[in-house]
Amino acid sequence: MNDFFNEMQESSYFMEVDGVDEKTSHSLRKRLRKHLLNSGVSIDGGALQPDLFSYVENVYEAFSSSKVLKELLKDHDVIFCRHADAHLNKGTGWHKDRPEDRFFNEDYNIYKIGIYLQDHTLKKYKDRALSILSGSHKYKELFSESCNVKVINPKAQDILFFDLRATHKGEELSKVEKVMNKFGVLSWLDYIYGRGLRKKEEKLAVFFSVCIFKKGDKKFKFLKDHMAEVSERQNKQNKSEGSDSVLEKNIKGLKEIGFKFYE
Ligand SMILES: O=C(O)CCC(=O)C(=O)O
Ligand SMILES: [Fe+2]
Repeated sequence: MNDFFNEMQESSYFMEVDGVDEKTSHSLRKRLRKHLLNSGVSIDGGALQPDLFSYVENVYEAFSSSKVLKELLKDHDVIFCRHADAHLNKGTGWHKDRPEDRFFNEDYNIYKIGIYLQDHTLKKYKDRALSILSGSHKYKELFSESCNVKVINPKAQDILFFDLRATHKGEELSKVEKVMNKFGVLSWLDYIYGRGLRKKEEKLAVFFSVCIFKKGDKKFKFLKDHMAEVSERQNKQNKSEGSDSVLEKNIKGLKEIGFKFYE
């Protein structure tokens, strides 16, 4: 797994080509599209389902044929951080998922695993997936001169792993859309046309967070805070109460493929 960790350290991300089988990716896209058009929350010009595993079954199947995960699971603990979400045509500008100063040290080890469920090498989807500042997980500042922008155009079968501290963006809203978003016009368009459907070519993506450590290494320094914060955020987004909304039935599959869980 040296390649994985070396590349992660060098570039802030790692892409596994063809990590998802075609049939699973295709059927997940269909199921998620249906779900997101009807449920979840309207946000930033699109639709979002926070706490995804509580709402859509068997999402983990998309990750069950990943060779990189299988290899990692051999000698690492891969701990599900109880965060998963899916989105459709949601705009995102440059940000770090975890910008807090205290995370910028070698014990962080929390990564996001994502798949974009369409072929971003096609013209209509080109440059609409993820842009990342290579190496930016080493710097607290959002922008650093030593980091270059890398535009990633995955296929629907590719799995993207990135460090949560890296500076990244999805498809940024235009200036006009940002103003419309601020004044609630985008949500209103969602209401008229359907969620996220102001864009003809639908961009769907699914993400979840994991903490990865060498087996036996108990330096899960930030894991608990991280899990508490993400479930609070997911619950807020769900507008539901309580802090433990992740349903065991939908994460059971992750356990079966070797993921670990910590309370
Ligand atoms: O695809 C996108 O819109 C960006 C996703 C993102 O920022 C994230 O999942 O942390
Ligand atoms: Fe992000």
